[in-house]
Amino acid sequence: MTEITAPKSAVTAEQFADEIREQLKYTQGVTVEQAKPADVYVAASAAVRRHLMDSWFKTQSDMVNGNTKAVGYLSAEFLMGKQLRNALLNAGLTEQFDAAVKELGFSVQDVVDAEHEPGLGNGGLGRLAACFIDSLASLGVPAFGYGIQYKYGIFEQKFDENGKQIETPDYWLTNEEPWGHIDYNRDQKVSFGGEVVEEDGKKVWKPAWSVRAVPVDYMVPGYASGRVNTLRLWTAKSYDEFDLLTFNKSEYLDAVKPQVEAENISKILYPEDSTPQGKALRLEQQYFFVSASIHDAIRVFYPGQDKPDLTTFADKITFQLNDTHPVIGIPELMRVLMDEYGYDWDTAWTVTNKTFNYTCHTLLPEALEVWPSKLIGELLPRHLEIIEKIQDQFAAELKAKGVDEATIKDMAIYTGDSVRMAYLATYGGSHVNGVAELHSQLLKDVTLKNFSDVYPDKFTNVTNGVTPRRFVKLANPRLSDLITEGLGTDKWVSDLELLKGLEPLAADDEFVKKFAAVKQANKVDFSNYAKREYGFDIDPNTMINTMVKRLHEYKRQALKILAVIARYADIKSGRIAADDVMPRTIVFGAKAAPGYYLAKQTIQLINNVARVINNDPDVKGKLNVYFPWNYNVRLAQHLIPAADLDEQISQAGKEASGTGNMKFALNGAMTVGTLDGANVEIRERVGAENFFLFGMTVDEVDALYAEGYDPKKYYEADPRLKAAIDMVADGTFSNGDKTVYEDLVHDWLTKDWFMTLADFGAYTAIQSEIEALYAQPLEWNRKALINVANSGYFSSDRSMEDYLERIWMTGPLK
Ligand code: CRA
Repeated sequence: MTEITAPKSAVTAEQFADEIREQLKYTQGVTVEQAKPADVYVAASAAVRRHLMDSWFKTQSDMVNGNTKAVGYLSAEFLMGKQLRNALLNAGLTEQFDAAVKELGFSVQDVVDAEHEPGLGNGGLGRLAACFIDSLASLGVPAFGYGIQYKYGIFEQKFDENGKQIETPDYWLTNEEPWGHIDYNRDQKVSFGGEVVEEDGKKVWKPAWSVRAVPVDYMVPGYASGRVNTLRLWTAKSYDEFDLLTFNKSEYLDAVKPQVEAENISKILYPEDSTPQGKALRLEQQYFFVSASIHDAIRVFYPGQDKPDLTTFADKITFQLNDTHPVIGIPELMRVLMDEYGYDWDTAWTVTNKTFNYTCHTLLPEALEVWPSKLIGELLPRHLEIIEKIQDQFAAELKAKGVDEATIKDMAIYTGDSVRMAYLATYGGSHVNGVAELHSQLLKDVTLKNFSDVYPDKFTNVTNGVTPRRFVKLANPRLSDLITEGLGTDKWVSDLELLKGLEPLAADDEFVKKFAAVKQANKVDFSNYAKREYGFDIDPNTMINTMVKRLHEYKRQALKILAVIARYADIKSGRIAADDVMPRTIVFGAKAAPGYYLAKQTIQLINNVARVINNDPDVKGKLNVYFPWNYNVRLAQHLIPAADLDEQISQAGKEASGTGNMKFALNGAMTVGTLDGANVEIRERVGAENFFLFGMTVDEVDALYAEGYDPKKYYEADPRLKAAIDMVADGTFSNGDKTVYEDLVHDWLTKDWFMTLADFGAYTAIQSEIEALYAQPLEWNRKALINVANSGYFSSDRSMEDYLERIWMTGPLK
């Protein structure tokens, strides 16, 4: 007997169809006959939302009336993915929806496809935030996600006829968006600029301008918890919509200027990943959502109180700073407590310090935000004063602890010229965590070493995780059914460590064959999807080898593409007979930051390698390269279940954690990877014999930097590497034009900061091991299944439990 615990609503398909009809008629004003799939999508979404409403109310009132501290996850990004399927799952309405839509005469796929995914994040950091709020709701922990409802999310990527990346705006709100509820009655005022004056011995900030922050609320339904939390995304509006006087003088554009300026704040997500852009607008965005959120929390937790006792604030809510983007919240809470509520400095500091915690997501020094003091002074003069005072207090504290002058200077939060947000966060909050064991260790040993020496107890680790609801249950229904069959229960969806129970089944050839059949069926599905969406002809009988992530030098897409070129050259030159080649289809997915030149060159190169190889009859069926454009959560959900082999090949010591690595392992792909980020822990858990490890370690990388790294040496020493780079240089992939990849090649041969060339030998060497195993399908699948069985640890439910226990000190609602 299989135990089924998934939520299931008592509503019948017929009833649900009636609810959809009613929405169509009374809210949207269209008949079923007139309706398009997009109308049905909106109606069905509204109908599911209604089913979640009571749980949402109850969760909010229990949160405010209860004695369980809430979590406020402050994040500039929430990369949610599509909502409908996830909401249906949690409301227990999946089957009813499928049947109702058919009954209404529509195709389920058309209706689901009508949803445009909100791309309110760049990559891992934003998707992590989305996984975390899903897990908090599923664990029944009261929580708010606080962020910005950008009008334009991450750009839509296209490729031009030369294979270059083109960025077009992603206006995701063109059609009706049924999930976000805009609440004009719970707005907040956020002010900027002006000056600080003294009145009656008190500092008073006289801002120059203000914007209206209006919340847009999204339900965050938990799985099988009966809880629905809130994602509150702020949108910026102007207080002076329109200047009639100016308008009457026919200066139409000037008349709407204040409106345009205010709305600019939530206009666009910065298309950056790991590199900050020193733009005033970005700081305005950060302050905008953080200030609104802090005031919102006071409103929520001290309802109707003019003189709330904010000394208890940290018992009501704990704010997690998702990287440095929301760190301006520290001086903001200080200001609110002192200037708006009259607390003294020390009381304000105690509360602030207890309220905030900081997660660092990077090891790249350029990704730790540093703001020019001048800019902060212009936009937020009072905050700059507070930061200066924090610095004085900090320096005195360090001195009292016996830290020497030079180190105190090194550790400065405020240097006079600039403000280092990571340092402010580390000092201003209670805890600091990295996102994987190795990363947290490197934070302590290198990036924040001085801080960890002085405040060792602040530092901890929480390894990232991913939600099994979206990335297994929804994305991979076949594997989900097989897991449930194997375990005899579907409880693993909310308790992923149960996957361990699959391990004995890896010895059962029949089960392994079923597992292999699931993968094969998923590959066929993906091939059909790729045909439909991109026009690609992917052969599902080849190994599907994926590399999907932001395009960054440290992630080393260049290593992969050079190895592909080398393999191509092997076949072309006859070094390997085509018949001896194990057929592979390589699938890339990656967006490059618009201003990141080498990353964009790499995209162009991949596209052109794909063009040449896919059109060469000599390698036909043996080697294929595809680069579906605009990689996003939707594409991830289709691709990940179909992958045989996934690449996690960053230079050791650069990828803080990675979360794609977890999704692929959970879906039964094998990984080829370096000892970096969470790869280390994945390999530990799944077993070294079930992971293709290669490449330099962090220590070896450091030693090579120290000794003086010369990429040219590796180029000269390895004829296959040399041949591959020469092909890029000689125009093989640019119709004979030698100038196209000049800069990329020059960088490889003279700089190669992330040591692609040094790891090339090890990377290509491990390919024969990979292919030998793949030639034995039963053994390959056995290992892939062992990966699944041991990846339960990488559930974001577990990450949340770690945060709750080590940092937040709270738990589920009672
Ligand atoms: N780019 C890291 O690089 C990590 C995610 C989530 C990143 C990834 O290794 O998995 O965060 N860092 O923790 C980041 O955005 C600002 O730093 C990422 O997504």
